[in-house]
Amino acid sequence: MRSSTKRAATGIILAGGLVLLRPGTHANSAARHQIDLVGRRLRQVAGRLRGVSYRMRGRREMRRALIVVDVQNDFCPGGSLAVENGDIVASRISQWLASGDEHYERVVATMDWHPPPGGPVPFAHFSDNPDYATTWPPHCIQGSAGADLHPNLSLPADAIIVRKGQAAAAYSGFEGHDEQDRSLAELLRSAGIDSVDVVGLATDYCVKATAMDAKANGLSVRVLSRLIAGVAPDSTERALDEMRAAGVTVR
Ligand code: VGL
Repeated sequence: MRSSTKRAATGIILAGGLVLLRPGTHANSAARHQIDLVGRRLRQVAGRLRGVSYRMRGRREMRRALIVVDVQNDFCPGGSLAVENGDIVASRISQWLASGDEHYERVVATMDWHPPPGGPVPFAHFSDNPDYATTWPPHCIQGSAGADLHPNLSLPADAIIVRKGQAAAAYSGFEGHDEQDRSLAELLRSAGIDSVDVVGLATDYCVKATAMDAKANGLSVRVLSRLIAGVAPDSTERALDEMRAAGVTVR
């Protein structure tokens, strides 16, 4: 039906063109009016066709979520474990969401949420002499300003917050839970999500771990390269290779 409508539309366009172009034809105002009507009708048909194709695609298309990983003050310039350009990534994520270029059924923001050092829970993730690969300076202490989402990050009002790392280091968002204690896997599953875009900080640690776990959970996974930043160049390159090898699309 769509192709016959298209053929009809093409025919009308050609006929309209001939009327306009026929040598010696003086298009009087009545004819011009007719052409305007045909133009308007054509635009309506085109709009309806776009709607039909959008709905048909909608049925086939993936249900996608955006996972924004750890875009927190401590991982941005000025924070205790600053990732270069973390603040710029935060702004870009906000712009990407505002652009509406991709439709997300859910937006999830993960947050590192660690106990204070020296507290009752021994926390091997922190060190006074961190090696910046397995141990780190204290960061994202529960309730501290460093743990807040970066002010450049604007999320939709219905974004879901997933916190992780309360008892031990948790690089992957899939180790976290939302306010209702649902795991990330659970809440994505219950929303019928089959595909995720992963963005945020840091490429070589929490973004990688989250993307790999998303893949392991059977989701189709893209990492959006303009919307991530890493701790160090070497480990970032390695992380991107590992993700690609696991079937993650780095776009
Ligand atoms: C992260 C290092 C330590 C991250 C978290 O969010 O990538 N990196 N803790």
